[in-house]
Amino acid sequence: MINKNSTISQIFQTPIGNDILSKLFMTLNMDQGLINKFPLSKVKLKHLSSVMGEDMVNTLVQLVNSETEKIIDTPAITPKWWKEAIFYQIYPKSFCDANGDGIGDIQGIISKLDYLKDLGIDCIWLSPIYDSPNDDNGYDIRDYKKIMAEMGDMEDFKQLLEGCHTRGMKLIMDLVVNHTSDEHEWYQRALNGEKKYQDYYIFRDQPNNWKSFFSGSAWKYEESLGKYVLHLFSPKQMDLNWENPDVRQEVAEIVRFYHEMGVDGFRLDVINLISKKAGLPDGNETIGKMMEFTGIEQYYYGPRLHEFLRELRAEAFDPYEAFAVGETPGVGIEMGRYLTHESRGELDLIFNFDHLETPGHVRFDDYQYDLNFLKEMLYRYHDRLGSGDWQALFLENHDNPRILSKVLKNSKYRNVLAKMLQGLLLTFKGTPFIFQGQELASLNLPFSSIEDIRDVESRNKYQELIESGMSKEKAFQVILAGSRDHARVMINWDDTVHPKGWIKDFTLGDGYSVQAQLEKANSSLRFFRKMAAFRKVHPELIYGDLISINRDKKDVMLFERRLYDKALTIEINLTDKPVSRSLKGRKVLVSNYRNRDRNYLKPYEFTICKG
Ligand code: TEU
Ligand code: CA
Repeated sequence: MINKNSTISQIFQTPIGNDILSKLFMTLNMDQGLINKFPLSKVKLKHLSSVMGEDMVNTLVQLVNSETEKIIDTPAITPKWWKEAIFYQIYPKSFCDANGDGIGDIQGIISKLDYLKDLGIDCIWLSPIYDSPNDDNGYDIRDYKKIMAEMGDMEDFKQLLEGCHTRGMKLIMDLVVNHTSDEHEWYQRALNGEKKYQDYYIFRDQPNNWKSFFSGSAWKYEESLGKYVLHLFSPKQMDLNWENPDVRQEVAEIVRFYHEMGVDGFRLDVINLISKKAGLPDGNETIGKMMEFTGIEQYYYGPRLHEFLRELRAEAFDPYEAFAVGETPGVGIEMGRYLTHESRGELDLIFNFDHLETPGHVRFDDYQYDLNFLKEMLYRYHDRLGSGDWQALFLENHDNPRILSKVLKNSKYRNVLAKMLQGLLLTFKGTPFIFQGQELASLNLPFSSIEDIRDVESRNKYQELIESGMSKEKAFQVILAGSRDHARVMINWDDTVHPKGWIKDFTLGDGYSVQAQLEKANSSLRFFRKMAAFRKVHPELIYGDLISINRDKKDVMLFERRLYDKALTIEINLTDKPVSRSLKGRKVLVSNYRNRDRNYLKPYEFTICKG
């Protein structure tokens, strides 16, 4: 156990201490090597009280000491379908609109199941399709057992599920149970004075200093009750009180309802936020400024999180052998092991987001992403995993701008970079999650003003920036850099324009539509299809060991995947400049370049060689 007399380096040696200090140093863009060097290594925690405050030191001690159990690893990797599968995330509102009302729908998805099968997809992750007022595009659920009218009905959904299964694909849904919509029956009954349902939420006489992820205070005053109510997200997304066993039973029942229907599992939205520290203590203002959201240390890895997850898994997942991947913003590598190691009986995988922004940057910063950082983060994560762990590999989702636009200085490398990143996700060790449009080399879009922006997070942030005195032009530039709407425009199946869509139409006719790419031999789409097929016949890319080579050589990633006598070597140029090739004269099996230089890797070249 650590205490206030423990030194920084002693804390860094603990699993949770390593996560917290790594995250802190990354946020401050400081070299983590300093932690184990004098004088920092000898600094005692109590000496930091003057800097971080007594409360933060106590929180740090409590968080680090919260994990005393040592994870005992398993002798070998346990084969699982979700370790072999390629996942594809569908954002239903923008995927395919079958009835021409400008909003994506379930029949539209059904019409594209053959496309997904041909792509090599094994499992679809469906972002929320439940009844919702769409304050946060379905992440504010009004009725968990009703399908959003704009998307269809339960019969459509069952047809979709059947369509996946008959094609040998699985389907997981999105479970949003950290909060419900304020229009949910439970919340409405709470407002009508029903005590039972008031205990489903987190009402207090006075707010604390917690900030919402979507700007402003995390508390809304409900006149009718004379109380404040917690909402970590929008004021229409009311946090559920997971301390209440009735709430936990309601959630388990919802999960069983869909598992009974044959759904193969769930992605669990911000599931690490469900356990808030007792008494809801104020957040440390210093940490709040650093981590952007005051109060986050009081709930991002809460005291009963493991207990709640074990209970939900036992009651609603294990009886169906269903799959669970948790979305866990802020959770580090070691915390992720405590949440997913197969000895723990909690989640199967988590999404760790630490690789999505380079040190010192947040999503709304307009900067060029250095892929050397991605290399470092992938290897660091991989090195910390045992045979009872597994890693989710992703670069995009519906909450982030397009990765190509973060990396590219010059769009002439759009196609080769898209293929390189696909190749990396499909050859590194772990389960690849592809977001809709990523197979198409999608870029960010040229939204022209805040009127084009639909995302509640972006609109609230814009308002907050203006109120802080920033000019409208500068505030819009900030929003343009990080808006989640870049990932939420309609997929271009062909060059048909969508004039009355829910979001601005960007049918660019630039040869990057699905139809155009199906016809073009060297398209990003056709490369993805080839790579996915290649992965399926090379088990060394799934269960094989990953051995990094010349790891310290900058701008290049070189690793081997080996399973018994099968071996492949992958060589990647992480930059738009030629770099010397290590693997010369080896038989090339796959590459994103048809013509290669014998001595140099071309910009963003990705090559798989035999052995
Ligand atoms: O996202 C939570 C989350 O991590 C991001 O929203 C991020 O915290 C936010 O953009 C601030 O940086 C999940 C869903 O993926 C997201 O679409 C929802 O808006 C959110 O939860 C609330 O349900
Ligand atoms: Ca529609």
